[in-house]
Amino acid sequence: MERTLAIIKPDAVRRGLSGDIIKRIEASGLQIVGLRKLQLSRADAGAFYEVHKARPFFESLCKYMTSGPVIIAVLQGENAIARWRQLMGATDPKKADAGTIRKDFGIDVEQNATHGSDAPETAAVEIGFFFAQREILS
Ligand code: DAT
Ligand code: MG
Repeated sequence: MERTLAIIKPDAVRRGLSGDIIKRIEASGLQIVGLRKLQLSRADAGAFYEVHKARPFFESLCKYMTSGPVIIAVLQGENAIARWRQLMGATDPKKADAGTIRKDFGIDVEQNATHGSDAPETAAVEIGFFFAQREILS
């Protein structure tokens, strides 16, 4: 069993796509073991994307990620990290496979509808960033 952090980003929440995205998660067999809706502060966004601090798109990314509410979920299942990334598709919706969330719902490489952790270590840090242990189903 593995856990990953999923975020339905502001562009997708704003366009009323949360239900469609959650439907795809449930249909895939991944379990939602934690769920919350909030609006990130600038400090939240900066800390969450710390690894991208030196990239030219960092400021724009932080501004976008704080532009409206997000829905944050902890997903659990066998190979949850890879399965969720596969459901999402490539970072750039233009390059994402047909039938993926980013292909179907992403606007551009920044407003790409969803986030997913990329490795067990980052998943653990990202889950801990948003959820206390008692907020996750065991
Ligand atoms: P992913 O979200 O697929 O893990 P990432 O970790 O490389 O991709 O980047 C994190 C986010 O930063 C990504 O979802 C959107 C934004 N981003 C990445 N590359 C970008 C670029 N070239 N221009 C603008 N935003 C970018
Ligand atoms: Mg990433």
